[in-house]
Amino acid sequence: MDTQMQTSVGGTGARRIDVIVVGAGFAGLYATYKFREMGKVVVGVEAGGDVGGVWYWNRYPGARCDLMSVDYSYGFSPEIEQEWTWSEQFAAQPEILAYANFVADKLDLRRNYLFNTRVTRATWDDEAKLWRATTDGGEVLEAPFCVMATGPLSVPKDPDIAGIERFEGQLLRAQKWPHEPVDFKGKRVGVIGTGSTGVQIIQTLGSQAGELFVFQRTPSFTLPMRNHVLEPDYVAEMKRHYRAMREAMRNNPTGGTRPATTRPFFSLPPTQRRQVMEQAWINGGHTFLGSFADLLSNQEANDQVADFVREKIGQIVTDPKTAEALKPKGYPIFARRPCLDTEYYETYNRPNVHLVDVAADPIVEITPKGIRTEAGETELDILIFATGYDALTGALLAFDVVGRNGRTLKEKWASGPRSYLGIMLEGFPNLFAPNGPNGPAALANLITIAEHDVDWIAELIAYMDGNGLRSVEPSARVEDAWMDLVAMLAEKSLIRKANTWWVGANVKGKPQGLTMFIGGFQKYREHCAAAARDRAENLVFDRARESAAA
Ligand code: N01
Repeated sequence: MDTQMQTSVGGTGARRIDVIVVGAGFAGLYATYKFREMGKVVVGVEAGGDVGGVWYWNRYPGARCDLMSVDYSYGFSPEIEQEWTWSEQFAAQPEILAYANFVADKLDLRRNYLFNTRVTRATWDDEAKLWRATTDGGEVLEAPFCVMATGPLSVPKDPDIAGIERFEGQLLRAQKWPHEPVDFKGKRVGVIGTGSTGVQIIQTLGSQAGELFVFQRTPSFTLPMRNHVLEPDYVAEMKRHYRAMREAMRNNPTGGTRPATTRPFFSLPPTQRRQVMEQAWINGGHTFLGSFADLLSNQEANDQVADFVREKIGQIVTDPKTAEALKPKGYPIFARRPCLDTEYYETYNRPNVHLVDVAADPIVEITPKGIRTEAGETELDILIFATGYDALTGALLAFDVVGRNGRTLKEKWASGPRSYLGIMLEGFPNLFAPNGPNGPAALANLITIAEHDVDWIAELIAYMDGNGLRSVEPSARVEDAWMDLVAMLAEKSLIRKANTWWVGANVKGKPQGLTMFIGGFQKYREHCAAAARDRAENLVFDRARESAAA
């Protein structure tokens, strides 16, 4: 155990430290490192058995990040950049988890963490100006600052289908995949869910399972990933240019290196538009989004790109009925998170892969032997849920967070999440949420945002330390103004037109609406910089009692 941690036991049985960090994903690891470097005593609390966050849990077949490896990695340490070598353009889960472990080893971060431990309650003590966090291990941590690095996608959601507990075969959840290998050979395997997770599982298991049944309710638009091995020359060049790439990422709406464009779709004549789309299809990745600037604001432009992709699906999938069922309809392309695939549509040309269109033939129940739809029962040996998450707010609302005057976060967020910059909450002093639900969250590179948010928080804490300030929270006025801006931008976006986790539609009873800042990472950074400049106006500080009394 960390010596810093041992020396900080208080008289109440609580351990008195400086910063509680909840989560050992990429945001939590960086926060722990950053605050420790500032000389703070930090304790991290992580439910998993080790570091990695979502990449620790998501070990399902085919799990891979659809952001480029160079983008989806830390930029704060040139040493780590030089010592770590990515093997593929889009890294698979084992490599990303190995990277998280490499960083944790290199920076000796595990000594700060309590693993296999959950925070069950966190309460603000306004007298003592402390957060008091209780863990399921019975430990109480007290710290002036609490950083909720709980991740936007960390609370798995089972489908709302009757009979789950009756299934007698092997039930697997993508987001809590077993650490032991699963044998699919000769098995009848069912998958529910065709979002990013389901697509990766399906394209991988098509060649492994005896028979694969895909229970699809809403087809996703998926684009070719065109993944490839990174050649040594390319890696060497990348390593020489990391600084310039990080700078480009900071100035990019997605927080990645893919160049953005200001070109509207209809600024090109039809033949050129077609050429650009063909090229985007050939290049793969999220090239489409970087090809035209207005795909999420101009319905007509969006329709044309959607038609183009539907046409491609029709060309790839040989059975016309299956092809038709796989074509997404009724919502704009990119309004549901676009997936990147490797021969996903081709998988449906295999004789052992069967698409069950449960929009047309709804699931009635899960039975002991498999799944019963209105048309009949499909017997299964293995059933996989790739049914997503109670995203953005789920992890923060999974335990009691109690702010000033006993107000809980559940009360504050009863009508949906509210915060200032996605990072701070009125009524919850000294509580910070990097990658919070009102920042760019899942609409940009989560590692870039995490680093930015943690740096922003660290700068604020350093300012407080330097000025004898003990607590900080946004004023109600600036929080309202931020939420008005978020709502105003959301109003213009086609994202609202799809029922997805982005708008809370996948969880029954959850407040609906697009609460993420859709102005892009670069603009977000500018807002945060302005907020820091005008701290005195935007934030409410409580002067240390000693200095107030002096
Ligand atoms: O979850 P999802 P996910 N009957 O919510 C279906 C990130 N990620 O885990 O839309 C039948 O997108 C549901 O159908 P519908 C990424 O940000 C990234 O796939 O509700 N189906 C939907 O098809 C992503 O967006 C990577 O009609 C039911 C699916 O389950 C986010 O994680 C990889 C159902 C859920 O899709 C979440 O993706 C993986 C029911 N009762 C994840 N209930 C990469 O980087 C739910 N569904 C590549």
